[in-house]
Amino acid sequence: MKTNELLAQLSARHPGETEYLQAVGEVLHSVEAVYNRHPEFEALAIAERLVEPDRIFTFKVPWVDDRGRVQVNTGYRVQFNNAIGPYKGGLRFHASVNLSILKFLGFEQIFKNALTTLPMGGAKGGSDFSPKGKSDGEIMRFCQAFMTELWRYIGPETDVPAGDIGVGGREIGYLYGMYRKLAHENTGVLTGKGMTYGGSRIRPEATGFGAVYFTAQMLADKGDTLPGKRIAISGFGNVAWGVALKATELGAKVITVSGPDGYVSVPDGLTREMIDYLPELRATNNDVVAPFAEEFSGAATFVAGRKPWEVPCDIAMPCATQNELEGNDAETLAANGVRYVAEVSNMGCTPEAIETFARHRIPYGPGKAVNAGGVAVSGLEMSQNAMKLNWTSAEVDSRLQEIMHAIHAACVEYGTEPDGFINYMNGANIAGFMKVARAMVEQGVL
Ligand code: 2IT
Repeated sequence: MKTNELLAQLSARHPGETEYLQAVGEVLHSVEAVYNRHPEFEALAIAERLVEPDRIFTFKVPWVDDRGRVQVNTGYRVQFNNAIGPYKGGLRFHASVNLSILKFLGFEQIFKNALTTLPMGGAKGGSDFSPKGKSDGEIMRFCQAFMTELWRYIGPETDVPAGDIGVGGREIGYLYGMYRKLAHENTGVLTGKGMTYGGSRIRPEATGFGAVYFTAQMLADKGDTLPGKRIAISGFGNVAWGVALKATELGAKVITVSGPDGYVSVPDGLTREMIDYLPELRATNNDVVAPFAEEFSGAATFVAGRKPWEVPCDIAMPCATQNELEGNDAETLAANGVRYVAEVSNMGCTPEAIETFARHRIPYGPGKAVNAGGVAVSGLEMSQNAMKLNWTSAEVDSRLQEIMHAIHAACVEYGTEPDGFINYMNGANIAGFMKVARAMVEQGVL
C-alpha cells in the first residue's frame, strides 16, 4: 500500500474534509506494515475500497418551530461498510455536523464494531440541527421530520441507527415512533430504545461502563488498580455520566467535568449526588456546565474558558468530542504526571496529542476500543429484539465486561511493541482492520 499516495488522492477528491482525512490517515498508517505482508489485500484494493463509504444519503429536513416559523436542516446517513454485518452506528444532532464529521465517525465505526466481536458493519448519520435551547415539542417535530426521510434507508437487517451527541433516549423514542408508524412494523430498528418498547438494560450506561472496564484492564496490565486514582474527565453528557458512575463505584475519584463554557474542578471527587445531577443538567439543553459549580458551590469550582487537562490527574478520560485534547494539553498532562489516557470520545485526541503520549511512553487507549461498549450493548439489544426477550442487568453487564476484555486482549495481541510497550492505537486499528479485510477478501470485489 502506498499510504501517502492514497491519502493524497483522497484529499484531492474530498478537499477540506479534514476530520475524515485525519481518521483515514491514522488507520492506514497503523495497518500499513501488516497490509504489505498480505499481497491479496493489495491485489483486491482493500484499502481503496475501505476508505470510501458504500453510499451516502443526504436529505432536507423541514420542520416548524414553536413560533410557527419553518426551519430547514440537512440530514445525512453514511453507510460505510457492511462486510461483517448490517450497517450500525449512531446519529449525531449538533450544529457542527457536516459530511466530513459523519464520514470520520462512520469510518471509525467500521473498526470499532469489528472489535466488539459482534456482527455489525459501520455507519453514521445525523443532522446540523442543534438541540440547544429547543423545546421538547420542537425536538419531537424535528425527529419526526428527520425520520420521514431516513426510514426508507434503514431496517433491522439493513442499517440500525442509535444515538450519539444530541441524540439520547428522548430523541430515540421520537425517531422510533415515527419509524414504526411509517414502516408498519415493530422489529426494533434503532438501538438505545426505552425499556417499555424493546430497549436493553445497561444501554444508557454502556459506553461509560465499558470505558471504565477497558481502563481497568490497562491498569491491570501494569499491575495497577483503580481505587484512589484521580480521573480528569471532560464533558457532562451521557458518556461522562457513565464513566463517573462506574469509576466512582470502583473507588476512583473523578475530579473534573467540563462543557463548552469551561470546566468544573471537584478536588475531593464527584459524589453520587453530583453524578445524579449530570443527566439533569444535560436535559436543560443549555450545553453549559457552569451551573454545576453553583449547585455544589462548597465542593466545586468553575474555571471559565479552559479545559480540564490542566488539573493534575492519574488518568485522563476525554468524554466530549473529536479533537478536544490537543498537543499542548497532552504536554501539560504529561508534565503533571498523567499515567494513563483512555479516550472515550470518538477521535478525542489530535494526532499531535497521540504522538506526545507515545513519546512519553504513556499508554493511550483510542476511542474505537475504549468506547466500543456503547455499540456492543446496542448489538446485544439487537440480539434481544431478535429473540423477543429481555436479559437482566447482570446478564448484559457480564457480557459487556467479557467484550471489553476481548477488545483489550486484541489490542495487546496486535499492538505490543518489541520492548513490551502496548501501542493500543495500532493494536485496535490492526485488529479491527484484519477482521473486515478478511471478510472483504472472502466475499469478492463488491
Ligand atoms: O459512537 C458510537 O459508537 C455510538 N454513538 C453508538 C453507536 C451505536 O450504534 O450504538
